Amino acid sequence: METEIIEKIRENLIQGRKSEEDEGIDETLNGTPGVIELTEEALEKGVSPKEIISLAITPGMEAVGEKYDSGEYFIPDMLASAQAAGAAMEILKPHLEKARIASKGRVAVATVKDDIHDIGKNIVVILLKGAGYDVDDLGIDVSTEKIVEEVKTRGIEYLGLSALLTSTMTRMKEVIEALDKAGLKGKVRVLIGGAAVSQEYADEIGADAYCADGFQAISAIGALKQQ
Ligand code: B12
Repeated sequence: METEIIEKIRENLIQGRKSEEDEGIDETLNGTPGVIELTEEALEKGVSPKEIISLAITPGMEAVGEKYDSGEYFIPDMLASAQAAGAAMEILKPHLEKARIASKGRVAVATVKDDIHDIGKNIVVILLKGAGYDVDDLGIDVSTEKIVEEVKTRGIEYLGLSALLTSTMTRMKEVIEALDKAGLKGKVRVLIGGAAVSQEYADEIGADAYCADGFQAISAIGALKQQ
């Protein structure tokens, strides 16, 4: 049963069906529950938000990327799926942001300059808030100068950078160099993530951690605290 609803969320996300009023590429789905209704139903049935994210949203968006790659999908199709993913995250948000007593630390998260992908970043923000951190979401397309300024003025201890494009991942290196120049090296630890980057790239640019998903962000900060 649980697997069935997870599969339905994933399928409807791939089809770009946010709610039951939306038409899918597969017309047989018309009039059936969309991502919003299915996510609510899954939570009611006791499926965890973690399962919804890891087994439906993330693999669903990966499949959308593959369809775009192969020429089956175009940008409006990607956008429809992205909106469905955003709607699911809005429903999961209150379940992930549990009440916090004391902050575990100050974190800022940004998608780098010229990159507007924000689904992954938003997941990271929500999960870190839920894990007890004070998180400033700096948004998308954020310039290196603005990131450095925010780190300085807000007393940020952990900075998360997201890049989904090979053309924008180089901004991460630029940010690390600018932090260094501003005398913030060692004061702020940098975590990177996004489809364009890897552990290898993190090592190359001197980032403190690479995270393949939002859950790894929590463990990575935990590990950095021990160092
Ligand atoms: C949805 C999407 C879009 C949407 C974005 C909507 C939005 N609000 O975000 C739209 C349609 C706008 C879009 C536009 C473009 N896109 Co696009 N997009 C995607 C797609 C299909 C999914 C991305 C996504 O949301 N994934 C789901 C989330 C949950 O995963 P995630 O982002 O990887 O995040 C997780 C982890 O990576 C990690 N993580 C991510 N960031 C961070 C940060 C930190 C600090 C940490 C700790 C962890 C972490 O945790 C996250 C949660 O688990 C990808 C395909 C793919 N496989 O990635 C292409 C993709 C990224 N896009 C691509 C391209 C080419 C473009 C465009 C250039 C297309 C065009 N010609 O205009 C534009 C660029 C716009 C711009 N300037 O940024 C290419 C990039 C190719 C490349 N190598 O550079 C991809 C890979 C598609 C493809 N296969 O060709 N895109």
